[in-house]
Amino acid sequence: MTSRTTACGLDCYDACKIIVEEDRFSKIKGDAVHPAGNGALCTLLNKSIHQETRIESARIDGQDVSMDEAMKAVANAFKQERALLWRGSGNMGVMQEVTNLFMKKVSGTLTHGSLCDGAGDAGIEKGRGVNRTLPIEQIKKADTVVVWGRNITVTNAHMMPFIEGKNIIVIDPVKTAIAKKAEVHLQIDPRTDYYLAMSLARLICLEGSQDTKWIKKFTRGYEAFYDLMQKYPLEDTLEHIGIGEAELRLVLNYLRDKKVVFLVGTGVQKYVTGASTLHAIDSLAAVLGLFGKEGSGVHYLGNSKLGFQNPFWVKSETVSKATTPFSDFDTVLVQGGNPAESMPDSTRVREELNKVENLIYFGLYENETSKRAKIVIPAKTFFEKDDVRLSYGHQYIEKMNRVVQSEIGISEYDFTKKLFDAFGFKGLESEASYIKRWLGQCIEENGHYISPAYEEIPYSEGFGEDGDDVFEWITVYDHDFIHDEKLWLLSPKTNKALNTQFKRDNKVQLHPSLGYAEGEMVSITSEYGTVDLEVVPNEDLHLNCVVVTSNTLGLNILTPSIVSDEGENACYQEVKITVHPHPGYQKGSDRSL
Ligand SMILES: Nc1nc2c(c(=O)[nH]1)N[C@H]1C(S)=C(S)[C@@H](COP(=O)(O)OP(=O)(O)OC[C@H]3O[C@@H](n4cnc5c(=O)[nH]c(N)nc54)[C@H](O)[C@@H]3O)O[C@H]1N2
Ligand SMILES: Nc1nc2c(c(=O)[nH]1)N[C@H]1C(S)=C(S)[C@@H](COP(=O)(O)OP(=O)(O)OC[C@H]3O[C@@H](n4cnc5c(=O)[nH]c(N)nc54)[C@H](O)[C@@H]3O)O[C@H]1N2
Ligand code: SF4
Ligand SMILES: [Mo]
Repeated sequence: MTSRTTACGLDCYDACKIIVEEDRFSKIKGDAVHPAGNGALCTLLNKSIHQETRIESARIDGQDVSMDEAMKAVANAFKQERALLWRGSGNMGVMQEVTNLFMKKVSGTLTHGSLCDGAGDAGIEKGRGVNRTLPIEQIKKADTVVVWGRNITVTNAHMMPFIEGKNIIVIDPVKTAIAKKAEVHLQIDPRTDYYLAMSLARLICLEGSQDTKWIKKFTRGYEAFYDLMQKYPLEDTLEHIGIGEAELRLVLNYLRDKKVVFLVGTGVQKYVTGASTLHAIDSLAAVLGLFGKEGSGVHYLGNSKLGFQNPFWVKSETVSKATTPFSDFDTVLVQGGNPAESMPDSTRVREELNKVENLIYFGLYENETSKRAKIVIPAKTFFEKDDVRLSYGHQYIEKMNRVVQSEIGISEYDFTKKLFDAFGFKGLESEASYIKRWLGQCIEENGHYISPAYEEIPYSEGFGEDGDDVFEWITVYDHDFIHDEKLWLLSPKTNKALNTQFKRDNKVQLHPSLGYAEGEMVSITSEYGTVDLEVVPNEDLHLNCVVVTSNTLGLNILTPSIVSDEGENACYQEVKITVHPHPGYQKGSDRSL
């Protein structure tokens, strides 16, 4: 019996190590002794990924062709003047970026900014200079864990053993599974996290529980931060946030003189204000002196490439990923992504994609993007190629090995090599040498590869790239509360899908008080469009929001083409909606009874 290892390539905090026995998918399992895993994989890996129908043949204009023919057409398309590579996060292996090297040779355009964590990341960098991952071992040493806009039982299940037995505080407009187990659940209004962080910081300073010694030594601009806090009188602010002072004071008991970890997710920063929110949460942590100490800190999606010299980094023209003007280009290569559904404002995106002369889709599954493509190139799954898996949730790095042989598809490296050959370009090294260059930069310890940026306790010396700088407080905020009759549209993840991969859905979760029945069809309308969805009543929601999970067909017809104040991030939740009975739905008349 052979037993080989690889790592999960799906876009997820956990980056699980996988053991494959007998080269059969039915025999894959997690590695029970891996520091970040517990032997179990999630249902996406146990089931979904094996059931999904993949694209088996290359296509040109809807006709199946050989891979060679299709790659010739790709090479021809890149002879056009204006070419763009739009890469999604369908596979988190570092080899995805090898295609940058070809784009550089043809003076093509890449993207900057993010659909995901970019606003929060920018807010963290403003305070700390660099976004280092808090090691999971430190989380294990905390007394209190504040789960803040992260749905950990769904998106980060391998975190659960690390927070067992701790005081759990949850801050979320939805009573999530972890909120039901928490000591305190602050069910706040969406998009008020900034104010909550500032109010908590203010209370701590009012009662004199701030870490003055640490603040003096490691921070700059405290007076201006103090002035900003004073702008938010407690009573008014709490009314907007939608919680009472007693609840807030209860939370203080779990923060004061404790080792505290904030587990912050993407939920708090899918707004134009997202960077300020993370900066304010970091500032709250700084008031408590939580940086650079054992069992404390803020854990967000870390910068997984920090500390690496990236052999695929190229200097090139870029356009914003969240608002890409596709129709400015003659040739667009979409790799590992599904922008026609995952980007905000699908109507605009689809119209633009329809105008691209040579739209190339390089991926695994059919979707709204593949449907529009002139050339379709089937990819290899992460089981079928060699790669290196970094993680934004922990410091461990895994070599991904080819554990399945398949005739289908082409790897990103071979795709790039074919294009280098077709154009007669020089300078592409072997695949093995790139993988060695990535792994060669890692720390090797107890049989594990660890990120070169790893520090047992980050920021213990100080902040910035080299630890010789200080923490910068948040001192400016130019936004206000948004209150009206409309409902916030929240779009968290689900355990049945990985963004738009695997199970798709057509449901909207509504609070029962809105009066719609289970299974009823409703029209959800925003400033940007309307989508018809089936109702699932959910009394765990805050009264002023609805939930449509991010695997839902048509969801992004409702979302805006705007980017965050900082970090050029998509703002999926900077949108309010109204709900109407679907005109054609008969049973809906029941609700007036
Ligand atoms: N099974 C599964 N796992 C995944 C993914 C997947 O699609 N499926 N996707 C992966 C990816 S790409 C990412 S980026 C991560 C993201 O993983 P998370 O960081 O967990 O992000 P979300 O699933 O969007 O959940 C965010 C939580 O924030 C809450 N929330 C929404 N708005 C607000 C707000 O204004 N304030 C506060 N305090 N909370 C709010 C939501 O109710 C939800 O509980 O998950 C990864 N893991
Ligand atoms: N409304 C709303 N929209 C959102 C979000 C939200 O919270 N709300 N979340 C956003 C977030 S956090 C993210 S990260 C983005 C994700 O958005 P995208 O990056 O577009 O990811 P997916 O939609 O999952 O599409 C991934 C595609 O990659 C392809 N693929 C998988 N593996 C490979 C491979 O090895 N090679 C190649 N070439 N292709 C492969 C598959 O065919 C799949 O269709 O979505 C964003 N969209
Ligand atoms: S999707 Fe996440 S939890 Fe599931 S196996 Fe992959 S890395 Fe682990
Ligand atoms: Mo993401």
